[in-house]
Formats: sequence, structure tokens, C-alpha cells
Amino acid sequence: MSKRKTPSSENNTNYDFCEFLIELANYERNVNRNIYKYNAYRNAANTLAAYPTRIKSGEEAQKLKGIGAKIAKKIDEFLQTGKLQKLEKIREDDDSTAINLLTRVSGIGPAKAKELVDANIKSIEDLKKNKGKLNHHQLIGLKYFEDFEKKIPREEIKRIEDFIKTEIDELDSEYKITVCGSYRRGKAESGDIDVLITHPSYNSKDGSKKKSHLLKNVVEVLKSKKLITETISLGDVKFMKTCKNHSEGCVARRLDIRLIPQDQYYLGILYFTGSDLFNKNMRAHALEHGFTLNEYTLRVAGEPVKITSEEDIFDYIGYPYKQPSERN
Ligand code: 8DG
Ligand code: CA
Ligand code: CA
Repeated sequence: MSKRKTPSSENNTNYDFCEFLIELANYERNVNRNIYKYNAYRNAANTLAAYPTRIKSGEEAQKLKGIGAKIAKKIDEFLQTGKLQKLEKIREDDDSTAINLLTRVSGIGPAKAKELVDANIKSIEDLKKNKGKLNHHQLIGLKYFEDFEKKIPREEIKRIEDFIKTEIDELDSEYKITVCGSYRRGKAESGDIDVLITHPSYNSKDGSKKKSHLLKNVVEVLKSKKLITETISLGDVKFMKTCKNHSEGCVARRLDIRLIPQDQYYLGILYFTGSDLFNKNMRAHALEHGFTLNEYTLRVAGEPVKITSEEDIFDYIGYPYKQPSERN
């Protein structure tokens, strides 16, 4: 999974508030491992990012959903002094800074980062001297640390999409392939490439044996064509590759390929298109109307509903259909 991201500065007049809220959110997740506070800060940031006018006081902000007295106070402090004491302290704390840095390595989560920092491993250089403490995924994350921090331009993803579709079609024209994530939402650049594939011979009721060969065959082809150069994990239908970026030479990119059973394909597409927050809101709406919605099923009264398109899902739960580009 890529690290959750900041609301962008495009059309956001409250961008500076969002920035400090996200920094606080990341601190809560990475250093304190407090997901509750992490979500609270993120929700506040998302609310402010969507708010059309510039916030002028904490009091004004507190009227909005997800912003309580504590965050309102921080907004006032920021408006008055241009900074936050709490953040200044966090930034001065070496261990917090180190934990935040290490969690930027793909495969290193907050708990692992803490463990490393406790062992006095606090920088990328330190990691390179302590490879024995890292697993396969983390080693790849370290090897490509700089590359993985670079965003992938839309045109590059488009080229990779065409390439993958052509190669897989040659392998077996019955595969269906959709590139989801921020790319499907129309973003100009993405953190990674999220590819969903399905095949008519694979249903959720089937065992996992069939699944593994359907995915393996795809990976083998993409490996032989040098698109995939390294694999993080195969068992977990999740791995990565590197590819050539023609303009900049060779940059490693993360590629998530997931094989989804045919009967769950549209639920998978909906989920992996996101955004994260859009999914959360849609799931909450589903729950309020007696449905359970996740990446695998839509159920009403415990019974799965048959889905044949993305629109079906919106229809069933009575949620207004949104184009992928409207799900940001
Ligand atoms: P990016 O890669 O450009 O940074 O953005 P993204 O494509 O939106 O994010 P992603 O991390 O690649 O995840 C793809 C989609 O998966 C995301 O848009 C929505 C869905 N998703 C959730 N929750 C989570 C989560 O906690 N982790 C991950 N990896 N994906 C999630 O709804
Ligand atoms: Ca993505
Ligand atoms: Ca991803």
C-alpha cells in the first residue's frame, strides 16, 4: 500500500491548514500509532480542502463537520503566529523525524520503524548498513527509495496500460484489465499503478489454485517482456515492477497487480479506484441503508447482491452515480 496522501493544493484556499493537519496526522499514525487521531486530523484536512472559502478563524472552522475545539484552537494559533508549537516540537524531536522518514520506505510500517529507531537505525544510510534487519519487500523499498518517491506522470501510465493490455491479450484474450487508483480518477500523476485483472474462469467460489496460475502467467509474460523486473510477493496477489521512463532514463515504479474473481470485479474496481475518502463515505451511506459494502461484496440482510457493473452498486444502495473523476 502506498502511504496515504495530502489533499492537493489545486483549488484549495485552505491548503496551509491542510498541510499542518496532515503532518499532525502522520505523526499520530507513524509515531504514536494512534489511528483514531490520525483519522480525525485527516478528516478535518479533507473538510477544509473541500471548503470553498478561506477560513478566517477557529470558530468558523468549528462549525464544519469533523472539526472540534482542539483543531479550532490550532487554526487560531496558526492564524496568529504562522506556526504551531506542537509541530515545532515534533520537528525538533529526532526520533519522531526518523520514524517518519523510515515509514516512507515501501514495506516499513510504523511498528517496524519504531523497532529500527530503538535499535539506533535512523536514516537511509543506517538502513543500508543494516540490511539484515529488513525483509524482501523492505529491501526493495530501500533499493528504490528515491525512485518510489517520484510521482508517475499520467502519459507514462497510459503507455504501460497499453503495453500490459496488448501483452495479456496475446496471452489470453479472455482476461479483462482495468487500471484503477488515482489514474482512473483522472489525476495528472500517481504514486503507483493499480492494475486489476479478472478472467471468466475464476469465481469467488473457486479455490485459490486456479487463481495463482492465472496471475502467475500474467506476471511471467510481463517479466519476460522486462516490464516487471522485481517481485515483492506473488502469493498475496501483490507485487511490484520497474519499468523504463523514456524521458528520464530508467526509473523504478510500483505496480500493484491484483487478480479479482469475475463475480467481484466491479466491487474491486470501485474499491481500488477510490479515493479512500470517497470509499469511506459510500460505505457509510450503504450501512445507513442496511447494506454492507466492501471490496468483495455488497450484501443486504446478509445476502450477497449480484453485480454486473459499477453503476449497479450505486443503484442498489441509492447513492448518486459519480464518474471516477468526481471521486477525488
Ligand atoms: P496514489 O497511488 O496516486 O498515491 O493514490 P491512490 O491510487 O488513490 O492510492 P493507493 O494507495 O494506490 O490505493 C488505491 C485505492 O485503494 C484507493 O484510491 C482507495 C483504495 N483504498 C482504500 N483504503 C485503502 C488503504 O487503506 N490502503 C490502500 N492501499 N488502498 C486503499 O479505500
Ligand atoms: Ca495508486
Ligand atoms: Ca496502490
